Amino acid sequence: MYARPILQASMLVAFSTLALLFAVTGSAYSRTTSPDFRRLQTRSSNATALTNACKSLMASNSSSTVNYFLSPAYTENSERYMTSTYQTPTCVYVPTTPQDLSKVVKLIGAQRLAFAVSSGKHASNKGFSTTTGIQISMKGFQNVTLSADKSYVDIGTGNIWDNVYAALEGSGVNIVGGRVSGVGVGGFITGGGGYSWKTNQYGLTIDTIIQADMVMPDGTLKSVTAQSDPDLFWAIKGGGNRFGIIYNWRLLTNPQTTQVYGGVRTYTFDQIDSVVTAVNNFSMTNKDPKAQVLPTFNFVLGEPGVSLLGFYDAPSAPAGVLDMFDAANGGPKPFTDGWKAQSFTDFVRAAPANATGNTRGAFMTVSFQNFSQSIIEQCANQSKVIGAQSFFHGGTFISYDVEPFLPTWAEATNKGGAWPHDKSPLPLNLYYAWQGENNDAFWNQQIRQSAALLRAQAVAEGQDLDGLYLYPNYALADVPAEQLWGTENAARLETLRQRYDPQNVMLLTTSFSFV
Ligand SMILES: Cc1cc2nc3c(=O)[nH]c(=O)nc-3n(C[C@H](O)[C@H](O)[C@H](O)COP(=O)(O)OP(=O)(O)OC[C@H]3O[C@@H](n4cnc5c(N)ncnc54)[C@H](O)[C@@H]3O)c2cc1C
Ligand SMILES: *[C@@H]1O[C@H](CO)[C@@H](O)[C@H](O)[C@H]1NC(C)=O
Ligand SMILES: *[C@@H]1O[C@H](CO)[C@@H](O)[C@H](O)[C@H]1NC(C)=O
Ligand SMILES: *[C@@H]1O[C@H](CO)[C@@H](O)[C@H](O)[C@H]1NC(C)=O
Ligand SMILES: *[C@@H]1O[C@H](CO)[C@@H](O)[C@H](O)[C@H]1NC(C)=O
Ligand SMILES: *[C@@H]1O[C@H](CO)[C@@H](O)[C@H](O)[C@H]1NC(C)=O
Ligand SMILES: *[C@@H]1O[C@H](CO)[C@@H](O)[C@H](O)[C@H]1NC(C)=O
Ligand SMILES: CC(=O)N[C@H]1CO[C@H](CO)[C@@H](O)[C@@H]1O
Repeated sequence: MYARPILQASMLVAFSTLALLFAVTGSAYSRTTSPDFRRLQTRSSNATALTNACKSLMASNSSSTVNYFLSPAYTENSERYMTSTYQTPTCVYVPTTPQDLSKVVKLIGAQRLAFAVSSGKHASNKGFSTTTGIQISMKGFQNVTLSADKSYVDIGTGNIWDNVYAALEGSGVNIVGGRVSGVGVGGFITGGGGYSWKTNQYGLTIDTIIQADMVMPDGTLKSVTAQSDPDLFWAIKGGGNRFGIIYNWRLLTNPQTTQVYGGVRTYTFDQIDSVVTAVNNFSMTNKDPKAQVLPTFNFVLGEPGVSLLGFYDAPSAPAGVLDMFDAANGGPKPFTDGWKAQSFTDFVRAAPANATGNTRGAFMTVSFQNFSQSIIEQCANQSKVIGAQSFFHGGTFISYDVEPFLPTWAEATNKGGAWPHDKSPLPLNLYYAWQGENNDAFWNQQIRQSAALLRAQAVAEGQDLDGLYLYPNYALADVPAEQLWGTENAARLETLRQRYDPQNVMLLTTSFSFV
């Protein structure tokens, strides 16, 4: 739809503004070697040991499988949304029972083998769900089982959210899950908490968890609840993949109408200012928790534009709520308009999320108090100015996802957990995509600088960002723990990690460091 791959004169003008942007340093996020990466060097990447371990996982009496290079299951489970995270595993193990999952965890621990766990494979950091060692794919855990009274659902962590919505379609209930197609249940919850179309009403996904069934780092099976293991329950709510491997999440349901209202609208560059104004209007005036928009200011195929996901949690939005986006009412004029009443599953699958994957990429983030007009403008500006460099650095998609939840969404919904969200952080997701490994350093540097610039601007405008932590699922790998969880929670996470994993088995895979 943005089919005009021509470098425009207006973009060249943007280059001159670039020097100004570089003047803003504020590289609060830079740290070249984090402690976890040093500790990780003790894991074995001995090819013979890994190959032998893979062979030993084969069991004739089990439906769990060991898959090697070029087999379809190996290929499918090695592919990644962001190809820059790709690594070549020695084998891909797909356990189908908790016992087999336990078996592989014990083996890895005993032999100190490099490994990774994957669910939906959407992690943005290399090594978080990829390895040259043993790749454990959770694809064998795809249950979606609604309780008889419909109050909760058991969800296997090998599912993508699409499957969960499809399974619940027509049941009259739904859960707080991912917003677009393809995202995995496993990492979405484990890696931060889960921003959803339902967040204004029910919080993050971690606010709806009532139980986790998991394999502990020593291989024992455990069902964890707030009553059974309060510390562990707290830690797995947004504390990352350091406490074991979860194979089932039990989530509380919420009522769901048969159809919801929303979809995707796209806008060409001439409408950007008008979209900014409408988004700001929504961000400052919306009081209805059922309404949500997710504008993405992007630069693709040589041109800036916007794609706007809109949502109302009923078949139609009441008058007034989304009027600022109504072209007939003076709002921005869409190039394509897919807003309509449709099933929740169709709505989620309508977002063109897959179209921007399958290339190298990076995420970075800022957590705001509010999306003010000037911050939204700056996001649009940054997508243009930085996007204008795409031509020279293999850039394919330079984007800024503005997420204007209600500014106090967490007040009634926050149920605690390792990722602090009591102050209602409103995340911005910077997503850059490009081609060519030789361009990695360039774009990683740009995304860091752009996040720092936006953060500095918000602080300069008087936003109080203390206590608003960065959403781990959107953060670069070397963001320090105190910026992800706060000093106090990071220290508690490290203490609990040592208690629940004294042999450091989960340090044989890569993730953020708590120290
Ligand atoms: C297109 C796109 C859309 C997104 N939309 C949203 C959104 O709407 N809201 C939001 O909050 N985030 C969103 N995200 C961010 C998303 O939450 C993260 O990318 C998340 O890590 C994806 O989980 P996954 O299972 O697909 O990833 P994976 O790469 O499979 O795993 C990610 C991490 O989780 C760990 N992990 C996975 N499964 C388990 C398990 N069973 N037990 C323990 N650890 C496990 C892995 O070790 C890894 O560290 C989006 C990302 C993309 C690329
Ligand atoms: C690699 O592992 C094999 C099998 O466990 C072992 O015999 C060999 O000594 C190891 N090599 C190194 C360099 O550690
Ligand atoms: C499968 O084999 C393993 C190892 O021999 C054994 O421990 C397990 O009980 C067997 N499982 C079944 C279902 O027979
Ligand atoms: C999946 O569901 C089936 C049927 O309800 C059940 O027997 C099985 O234990 C479940 N598996 C897991 C891993 O929860
Ligand atoms: C997006 O890709 C995933 C595989 O990663 C697939 O399961 C899903 O169906 C795709 N979504 C759409 C809308 O095509
Ligand atoms: C927000 O949009 C509504 C609906 O279009 C409009 O009536 C109102 O004046 C706008 N408010 C601001 C502050 O622009
Ligand atoms: C965005 O860019 C335009 C044009 O260069 C400029 O007028 C405006 O001040 C910029 N806005 C912000 C928030 O920097
Ligand atoms: C205009 C507006 O929405 N302001 C909000 C900005 O964020 C703070 C902190 O969450 C709120 O108190 C304001 O109401």
